[in-house]
Amino acid sequence: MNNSNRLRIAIQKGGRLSKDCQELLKQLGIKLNLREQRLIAHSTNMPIDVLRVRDDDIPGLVMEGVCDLGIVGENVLVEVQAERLRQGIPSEVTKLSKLDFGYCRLALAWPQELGKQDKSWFEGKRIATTYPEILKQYLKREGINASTVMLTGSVEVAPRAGLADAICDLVSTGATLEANGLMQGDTILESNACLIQNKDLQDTDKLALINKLMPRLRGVRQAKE
Ligand code: PRT
Ligand code: ZN
Repeated sequence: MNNSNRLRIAIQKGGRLSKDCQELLKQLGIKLNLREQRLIAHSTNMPIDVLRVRDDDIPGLVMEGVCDLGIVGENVLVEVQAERLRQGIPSEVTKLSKLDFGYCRLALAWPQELGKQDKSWFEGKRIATTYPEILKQYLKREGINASTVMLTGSVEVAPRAGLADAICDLVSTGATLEANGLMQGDTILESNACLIQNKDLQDTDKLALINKLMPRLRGVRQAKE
């Protein structure tokens, strides 16, 4: 549990969500002294500390109550939740808000030269992905017998490298698939960044601070529409 009396928010340290997270905190009026290498940044005008970590660690930190809030892609949240559920460890969080950045979709793709394929093509195939839990749930739902292979990076080169027949990866513009000669198939999950809260948070001062920040967040989101 986060026993500090300062609200602790986990955000991605370096990556696709970092800039937008920092911008959002600024728009919420949270002034931060962000030094490049520091793990924790203290707010200078509110009782808030920002913890900067790898995105994969954010759901767990919030679920365990090490951080009170976190900003993470729904793709990572759903994957971590499914994995923890399977392991029988706490996996619930309170989802406070969807955010207006980090949009992407988790989609299947296969070598373009094979042309259009339907779901039955995946039968008996091997699919490389960074999201094995989400993929397995999809395969089960669709009644497809395919195996998965976990890769944390360079998923798009797996078919060419002979590591897999197909992939299941995040897509935003589609340029990566195209550059690797892959054809996009079904979308398994659509994802945005989201703001999550530890579900057991009871500290009244922290809850009051969150209640003060939420209307500001709604204001920021409406201003963008
Ligand atoms: O170091 P750390 O573990 O924190 O970062 P990371 O490398 O795991 O994640 P990062 O920074 O790449 O992405 C963070 C989050 O951004 C993801 O979990 C998604 O929620 C979101 N996001 C949005 C994306 C993309 N768009 C995206 N396009 N994450 C990854 N990609 C990659 C994708 O994997 C593929 O390699 O971009 C490539 C495809 O992009 P297009 O535009 O060519 O289609
Ligand atoms: Zn990551």
